[in-house]
Amino acid sequence: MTALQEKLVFDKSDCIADRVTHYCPGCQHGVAHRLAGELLDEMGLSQKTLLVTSIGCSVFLYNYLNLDSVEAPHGRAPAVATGVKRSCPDKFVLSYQGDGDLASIGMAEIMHCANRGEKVSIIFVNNTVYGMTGGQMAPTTLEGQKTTTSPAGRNPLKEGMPIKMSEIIATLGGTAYCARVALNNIKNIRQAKKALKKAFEVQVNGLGFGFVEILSTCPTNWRMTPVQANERIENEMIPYFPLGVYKDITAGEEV
Ligand SMILES: Cc1ncc(C[n+]2csc(CCOP(=O)(O)OP(=O)(O)O)c2C)c(N)n1
Ligand code: SF4
Repeated sequence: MTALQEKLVFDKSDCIADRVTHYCPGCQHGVAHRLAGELLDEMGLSQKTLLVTSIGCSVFLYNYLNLDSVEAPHGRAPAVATGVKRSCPDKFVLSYQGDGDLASIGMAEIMHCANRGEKVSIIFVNNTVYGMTGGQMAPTTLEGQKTTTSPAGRNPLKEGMPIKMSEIIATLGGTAYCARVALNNIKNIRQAKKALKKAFEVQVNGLGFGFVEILSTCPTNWRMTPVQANERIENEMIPYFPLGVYKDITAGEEV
């Protein structure tokens, strides 16, 4: 009798550390990490990547991706990424930020980094809430959404409307690529990987600033099950934050 032969059909890519993450069940930070790690390996970029991590639930990203990393203070990741890229122009520079980090404290940094056309790639995880610090209202919190600092729901008359970062970033002169994606189903996850690849390519090709906004779950602070959280992305987030490519200076060309 012949021995049973096992065929390996899936393995993690080298870039992803063999480590259990600290994320809550159903949190999609881990999915976003995996897409980024897989792409860096597939594109042959891992060995030349410098990762800039920010403050928030993803702060330990440097423990989950086997990459050289630098930690930036809250909101300052685009400024740190700028410094890293300018001093090491041959490196691939990737920054990863949440919505509280990027669209609140770091609003100035992201706007000027994009406007200057810094040749860096930014992953922006939008889960409509400050995750790590207990679910406070973020700039992206949806109208009527209850958070610990908006217990009656976000009121546009008091707090304004949720900020649409991709739409804003796309208007800035230095932006080469800008897209919004989601991780709520397989089709959208595949789309997310394609968008990340494009954003990485514009950096590799020296074309300018690349930005991908990822609509992502925070079941813990949304007080939802992982399944309900996925449904919320479909039913509440995507209608306000439409998916798509907001700017692509390579459109029509093969990169
Ligand atoms: C300069 C500074 N301000 C505030 C904080 C506190 N802080 C840490 S994480 C965080 C919220 C991060 O939320 P977000 O960027 O949305 O990321 P998430 O945790 O949702 O992934 C805040 C306010 C800090 N550490 N440093
Ligand atoms: S608090 Fe939210 S963003 Fe943070 S790990 Fe948990 S689910 Fe993820």
